Amino acid sequence: MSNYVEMWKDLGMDLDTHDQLCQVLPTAFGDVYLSQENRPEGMGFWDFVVSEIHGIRPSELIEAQKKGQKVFGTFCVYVPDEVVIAANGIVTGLCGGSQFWVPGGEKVLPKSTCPLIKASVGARLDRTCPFFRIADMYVGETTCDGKKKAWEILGKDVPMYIMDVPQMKREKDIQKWAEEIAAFAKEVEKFTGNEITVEKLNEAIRTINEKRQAMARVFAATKGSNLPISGKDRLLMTQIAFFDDPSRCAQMCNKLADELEQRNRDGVSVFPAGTKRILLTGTPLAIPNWKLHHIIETSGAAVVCEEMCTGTRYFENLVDETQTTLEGQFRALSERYMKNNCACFTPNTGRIDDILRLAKEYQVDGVIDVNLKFCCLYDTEGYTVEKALKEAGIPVLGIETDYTDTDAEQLRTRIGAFIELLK
Ligand code: BJ8
Repeated sequence: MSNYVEMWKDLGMDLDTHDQLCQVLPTAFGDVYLSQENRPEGMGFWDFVVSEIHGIRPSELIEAQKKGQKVFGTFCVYVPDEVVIAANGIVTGLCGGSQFWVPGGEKVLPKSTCPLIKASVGARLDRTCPFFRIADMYVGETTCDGKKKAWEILGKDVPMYIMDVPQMKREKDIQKWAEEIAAFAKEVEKFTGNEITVEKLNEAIRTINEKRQAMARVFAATKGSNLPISGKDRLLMTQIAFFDDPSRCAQMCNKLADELEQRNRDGVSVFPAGTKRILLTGTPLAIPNWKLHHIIETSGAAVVCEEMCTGTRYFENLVDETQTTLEGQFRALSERYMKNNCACFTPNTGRIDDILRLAKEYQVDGVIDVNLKFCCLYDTEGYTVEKALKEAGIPVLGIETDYTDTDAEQLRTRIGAFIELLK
């Protein structure tokens, strides 16, 4: 990584501890990513971003702040980026995906909290991630109990706004979410000092729709029998999409999609013909959580799709661009975001429908249902997911894991046996 020490000092970071993270990340990335053969050239952009992960985008955000822009840190795909962008704000994802931050979270949270929450809290309180230092305001949501309590702790350290996500999907819930988005817009206007107009919100809706469409093109490239990109690479693209400028993200994803579509025409695959195709479903895989993809793809199978928030839930469904009033736009945003199928909803049958649809669209041989340890929501929903898949005749393996490597060998054995079974 280039020299960003002065910037990290100015951000009040704990440089000694942060150094330890900077030392392990390149090795982990080299082992998981650079060991792959015949990667698409377009991945060069994302490799570069990772090589400068705590430098290049943070310095862009700081420059933008100097020009008066505000940065909003988010933790969930229900928070509408469009509203922030319409007020000339910037959104950055803040979900922690590394075991490195977990002990910091465990200082204030029960050990039996999911690693994503512990890592997110630890990254802030231990001052070892620039993104957590830069964000002017955090936006939390009332999705799961662990997050709700974590916001109370983080809210003592940083300005925090909480969106109240409904727990059902009735008409009145969709309307409630539209009102919640309108209230968020008011808060964003106050915090940024910029008015959200119909024109600005329409422009932001178009920007994020373009990003969604570009990501969808990359995913669509693995629907056919040829596999021009690994699941690992596609996951990296998705993980970084949460941090990057949305227009640049769309541009780079479209460029990658062009290359992948050409590879499909030329029959260039990164896996041998007949490689077993896996759909992953479950809890999100925040950067740098590459553990499962690495195990699956070094055990003779390919991850062809993720029904996850770090997957299809992030980009499927566009926001209606035809609304001409703010009220109509908030309602359109609500309708799109409420199509996300998080296990915090009851019932959550839309997720089962999505899994079955995606299994067909991506021609999968089997599904792995992943649960982050201590995520009671997805763990419980695993019963329904696995039952539906078995009834549809699709092999399924349920696993639970965390951010440590202690279960890697055990997972490798179980996943290896599952892939053998598919053969
Ligand atoms: S929409 S999945 S991003 S809440 S894994 S923190 S649910 S205990 S991350 Fe999520 Fe939004 Fe839902 Fe997606 Fe809680 Fe479960 Fe942890 Fe989770």
